[in-house]
Amino acid sequence: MSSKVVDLFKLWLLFSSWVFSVSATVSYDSKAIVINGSRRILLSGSIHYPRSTPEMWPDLIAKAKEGGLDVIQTYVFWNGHEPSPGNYYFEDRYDLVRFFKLVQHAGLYVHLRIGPYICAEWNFGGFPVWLKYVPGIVFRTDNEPFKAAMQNFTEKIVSMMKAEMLLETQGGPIIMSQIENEFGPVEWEIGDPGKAYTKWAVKMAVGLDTGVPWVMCKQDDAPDPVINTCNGFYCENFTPNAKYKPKMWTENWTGWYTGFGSAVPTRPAEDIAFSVARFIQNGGSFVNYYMYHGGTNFGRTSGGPFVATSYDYDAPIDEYGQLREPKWGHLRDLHRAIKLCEPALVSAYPTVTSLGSNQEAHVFSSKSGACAAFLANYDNKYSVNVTFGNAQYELPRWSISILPDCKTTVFNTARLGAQSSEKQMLSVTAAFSWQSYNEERPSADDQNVTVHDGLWEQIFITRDASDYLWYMTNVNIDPSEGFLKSGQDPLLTIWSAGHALHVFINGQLSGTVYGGLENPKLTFSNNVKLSPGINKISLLSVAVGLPNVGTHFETWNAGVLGPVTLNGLNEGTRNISNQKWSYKIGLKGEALNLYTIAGSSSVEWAEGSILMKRQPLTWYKTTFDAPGGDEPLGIDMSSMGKGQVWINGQSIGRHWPGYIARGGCGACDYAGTYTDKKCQTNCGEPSQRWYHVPRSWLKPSGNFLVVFEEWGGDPNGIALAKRTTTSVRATDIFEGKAMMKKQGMLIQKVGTHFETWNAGVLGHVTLNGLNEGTRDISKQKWSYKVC
Ligand SMILES: *[C@@H]1O[C@H](CO)[C@@H](O)[C@H](O)[C@H]1NC(C)=O
Ligand SMILES: *[C@@H]1O[C@H](CO)[C@@H](O)[C@H](O)[C@H]1NC(C)=O
Ligand SMILES: *[C@@H]1O[C@H](CO)[C@@H](O)[C@H](O)[C@H]1NC(C)=O
Ligand SMILES: *[C@@H]1O[C@H](CO)[C@@H](O)[C@H](O)[C@H]1NC(C)=O
Ligand SMILES: *[C@@H]1O[C@H](CO)[C@@H](O)[C@H](O)[C@H]1NC(C)=O
Ligand SMILES: CC(=O)N[C@H]1CO[C@H](CO)[C@@H](O)[C@@H]1O
Repeated sequence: MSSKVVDLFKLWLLFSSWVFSVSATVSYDSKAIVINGSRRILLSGSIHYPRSTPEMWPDLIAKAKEGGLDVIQTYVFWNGHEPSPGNYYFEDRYDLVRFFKLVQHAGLYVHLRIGPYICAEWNFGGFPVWLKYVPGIVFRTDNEPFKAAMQNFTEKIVSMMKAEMLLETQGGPIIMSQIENEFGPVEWEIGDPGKAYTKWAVKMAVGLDTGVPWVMCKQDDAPDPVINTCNGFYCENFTPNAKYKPKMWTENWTGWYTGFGSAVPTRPAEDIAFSVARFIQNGGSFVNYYMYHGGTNFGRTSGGPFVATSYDYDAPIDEYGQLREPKWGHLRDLHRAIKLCEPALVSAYPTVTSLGSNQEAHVFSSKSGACAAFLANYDNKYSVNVTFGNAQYELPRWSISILPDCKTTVFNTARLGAQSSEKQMLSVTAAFSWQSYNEERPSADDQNVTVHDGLWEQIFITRDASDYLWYMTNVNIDPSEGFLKSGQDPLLTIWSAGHALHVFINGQLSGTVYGGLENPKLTFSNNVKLSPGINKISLLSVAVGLPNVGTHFETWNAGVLGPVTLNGLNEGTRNISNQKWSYKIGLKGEALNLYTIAGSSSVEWAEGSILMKRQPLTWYKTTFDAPGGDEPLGIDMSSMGKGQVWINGQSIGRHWPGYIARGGCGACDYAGTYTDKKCQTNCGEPSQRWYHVPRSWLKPSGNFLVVFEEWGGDPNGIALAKRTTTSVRATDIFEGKAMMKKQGMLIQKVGTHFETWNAGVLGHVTLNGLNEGTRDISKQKWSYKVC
């Protein structure tokens, strides 16, 4: 941002904080979170600030608001904020204060999940890698060095929020915080030290005196006053650990993340809507969509290992910031229906009655006369007609109808009233003109290597400064070796803790192996060509994101831990694990900053007829002009194998289209219990073909694009594409009755004459069949107070 823009932004923040500076208290009771004395049904969505650009934030937040959310939830990303001990970073994508002020300006609340363990398919679960090397540290247990560091960071964030007046009690948007994250299962596994740690974490957090409630998710024994909350695909049967705590769902998975090598999961809108309605009808009062916008794991931020660069999550707002229909619109309509029921929901407990063998009515009837009903059909095969009150209602299979006045169905979770749209990536540029540079293949005797006895763990050496670590050694082959005459090449076997490995013998690639999401370990076992005398073995071991989940995941290893053996020599098997190995962190091209214009000028690049193609370890560079328009952009990497892509010096992430999605991609029925293996797509195709290029990273012309390719690919297949909406069709327009309250008058219209919310972001409502023909009532005053 130019300084003038910065000044304007500051001025605007000053103005907006003056406008919104009205403080309120936040508490809770058995029904709900209570803000300024009122119980609230709160609809929340996760948007992680570093997974999009600051330029995208205002639009994402506006779309969340239009989608009917009250709250934006985010984790805090410790490793992004404290890259080395005591050195803090809160700029650009990590400017969480700016993000929160934008949320506040939009009139939404914030749920601040500090963690600082966050899981989130994020590198190392959000922990800085240096933390692992603090003497005596053990993560997430009753361990003094860990607790000191966790307290330091938690205090840092809370004091920052206070200084910026961001807590609701100060007039800010933050109504709730979270300490730890899904610790319950770990505590169960590690026992007493885990229990002591939980007590300590709660005392520490509550002691920070934020004035707003703290939650712990997946933590059944969360001590008072912390609220224990549920995470999962469904949470209707969850109950908090005390009668005076509200029933809250902090992670409702709107889809699932994609791993390299995995099929792409999707979750039908009908089933998410069903799960939310089911939670609310069972007395739930806070629902958060994980994710509402998933976004992108830029750079080397993805965890796993093997989590893909796209973190789209099949969320209501797609990775590129566009509405995913019909999911976004269907959930918006659900939120409207739930809000119509809010007066009844916050003031009564549900009465449950059976409507049939697999059908129920949940009725919220308050003393003041408010009444809301949820009619549920749990049968995943058959639609049924049920009688409720004096009327008949048709309930599609696996669905819930919402009746905010206990009479009129305004929404059914299985009837999509929203528009459906299809997105396509359309190529926009002429072919790029590429230049190539061959990355070096170092060997054990090179300068600038570190020598150790035996095989060392990868992250211990690299401290995650790079994905890459070279393991190099020499093997002496005596001219009397029998295989030299028989031609029976010896077998080289390498056991590695992961995640991927390229094996070079005397500078030639001899093979590539890699693990996967389920098991990062790998074994290389190939017959290799060796010559009499010294043979140079150089292993390029590649990390693909550090683990983010699992008991003591910080102790999981990466890299070539051995054994490494050669079989078929005169002596039988030679074990070379314990001999001297040389180590080199990272690539030469990384050290030279080849992904910047300045760095790239330090080497000679080939082009034209001598351009390297389909060669391992190759750098490519080109420049291009930004395409016109304002559609989001993606880059098609399907002609490439594996590596990393930079635009104007910023990494858009790891590419790995060479990893083809395995798994079952059958038919997708919305009905029936959802799991992340249901409704998968992309089987037999790259798990990720397109990579998001943020518009704000481009200048009008002369954009510098660099690709590092490990496997070998044809750069001439790389293409920039615009993400466009190619078709819009209405799906299965809701044929029930629709009810809205217009200045005290109930409008009812049956069947196809009534159209709810046409294409576009804002509602579009018409009444057809009047004397005057069609009346457009979208723009007039709407009031949603019923009963
Ligand atoms: C809190 O409630 C009081 C009384 O109803 C009202 O005057 C005040 O504006 C409310 N404050 C906020 C921040 O909503
Ligand atoms: C806590 O923060 C202070 C101030 O930045 C620093 O001096 C100290 O080393 C930190 N302690 C730990 C355990 O991180
Ligand atoms: C419900 O009743 C309506 C009207 O009688 C009828 O058209 C419809 O087929 C019935 N649906 C089911 C699932 O029985
Ligand atoms: C070794 O490292 C030094 C300092 O980083 C550098 O100047 C030199 O070029 C390197 N030598 C080789 C052979 O890479
Ligand atoms: C090779 O040596 C390593 C290190 O001493 C040892 O752990 C391993 O068991 C040996 N493997 C074989 C196959 O001899
Ligand atoms: C137990 C479990 O699967 N937890 C996951 C819930 O979803 C979030 C977001 O995808 C993950 O971070 C957790 O690991």
